[in-house]
Amino acid sequence: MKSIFIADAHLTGRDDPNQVQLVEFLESLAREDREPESIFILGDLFEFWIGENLVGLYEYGPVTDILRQLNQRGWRITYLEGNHDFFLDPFLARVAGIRICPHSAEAELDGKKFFLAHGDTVNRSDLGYRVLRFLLHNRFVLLLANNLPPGMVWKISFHLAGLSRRHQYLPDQNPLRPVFLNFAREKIRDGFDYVILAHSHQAEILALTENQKSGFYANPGDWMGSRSYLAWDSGELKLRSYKK
Ligand SMILES: [Mn+2]
Repeated sequence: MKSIFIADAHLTGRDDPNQVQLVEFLESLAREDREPESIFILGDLFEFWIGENLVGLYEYGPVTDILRQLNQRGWRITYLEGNHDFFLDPFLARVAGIRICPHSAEAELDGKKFFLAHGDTVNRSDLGYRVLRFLLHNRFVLLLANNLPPGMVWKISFHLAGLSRRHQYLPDQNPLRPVFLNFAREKIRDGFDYVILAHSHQAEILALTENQKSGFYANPGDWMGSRSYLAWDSGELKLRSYKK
């Protein structure tokens, strides 16, 4: 069983070179004469997408088209919502032929148990963020997003998304990392073999041992900067980077 894990492309639209490269990468998967696999998208593939946005459908058309083609060829695509893209079910699910998981997902690959999430809700002590998330993830916002003119929603949201742009940290100074590692240890204690989170934009695979049980914390990093992703093949997880 082969699988690909990818996240944080933060695509801004049709002309974004990140989208062009992502489509090339996905097309290369479709072209290769390989058996259908799974793709797990761990959120923030889009700089903004909430609900049923027709501008988004146009701007992100190239990537939703290739996802739908892969799905039609038997690939299974699972989307874990991020903090820039949510309320994606049922619109994006239908358009791109993908399964949407608003919070987290569990998967079993070659007998190994995987826990997957974008990671933005892992830091329980960040009260400010939890309040912001509560304010954004409600039905009233969805109602506005689906009923205001799509161009207006698009402009306002890009402004807001720009405000929440992530800081760039040196690899050993990212404040999310210790929080993610603690969370991964908890999940390994609960019986998971692999805990895959994104959101920090910091790619890595790290072996952890917890109560004599070993497992891995892994993060695909960001497509936006490094074109990195994780690949599961023959029972092994590897960090890769797409080069044309
Ligand atoms: Mn994020």
